Amino acid sequence: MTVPAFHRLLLTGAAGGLGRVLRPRLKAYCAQLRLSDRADLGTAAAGEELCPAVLEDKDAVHALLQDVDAVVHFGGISVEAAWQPILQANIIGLYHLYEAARHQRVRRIVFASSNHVTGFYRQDDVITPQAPPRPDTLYGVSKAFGENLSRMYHDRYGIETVCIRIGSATPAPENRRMLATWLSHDDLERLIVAALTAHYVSHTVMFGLSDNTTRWWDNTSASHIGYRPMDSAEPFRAEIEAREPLADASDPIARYQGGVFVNLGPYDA
Ligand code: 15L
Repeated sequence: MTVPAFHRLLLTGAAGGLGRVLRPRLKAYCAQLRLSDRADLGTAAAGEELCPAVLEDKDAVHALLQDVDAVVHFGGISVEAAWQPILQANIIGLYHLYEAARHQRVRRIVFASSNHVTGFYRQDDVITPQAPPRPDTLYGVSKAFGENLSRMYHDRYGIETVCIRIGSATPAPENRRMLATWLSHDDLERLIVAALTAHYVSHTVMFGLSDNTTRWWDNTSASHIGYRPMDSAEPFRAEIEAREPLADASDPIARYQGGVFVNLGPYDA
């Protein structure tokens, strides 16, 4: 039997869409998988610890990070929403998470950022993680905040973070945009494990995509993470292009990398 790489990992947002994908997969890499969410987590399987918490609750977040080797942070709001919930979960909640990491001496966090940090780049641009943020939503702004907050905690306190600007992590690509943005679930697991186990991380921002032929994002600067995608949206291209008419290029949804997000909201409060 191989020895797991970690004693205890914390997965936040474990009841969310991608949290549920990662929950059974991350178990193989740790003796104990601590799971947290504000929503129901079901029953604990062997080797799981259920710790429901809201990120706005500072004391609860500090307790969550006790005795964990690393955090995979998928908690918070993962789509465009009104300002108040984004403020509470993605800004204040994330601050609590990093303060807790500092106090509990957690060395590494894998932060689920989003491609919506740069959603207002055009679909004919190819950008690197170093391109200035051009968020398409308040949600994208909150993820840009998270990238900056984690950088500050690296520079001041040495906490390592890999910020992954996740593309579209669905079972299969669903539309033309996803021919560029798709991240398969198996590649998501490869990417998270690479981010958790890479020898050198420092503070890294990278995009989360599979080995797609259509490329908007150049991850060369993050090659030290050692992520090797094995899947590609290409086998789905013919079926998607036959089904979905080519959009008018002047439509913002077809012009910008953020797709429909560039038209979402505003939501009250
Ligand atoms: C995201 O950040 C969202 O969490 C997800 O629901 C998708 O919409 C994805 O981006 C995307 O851009 O496809």
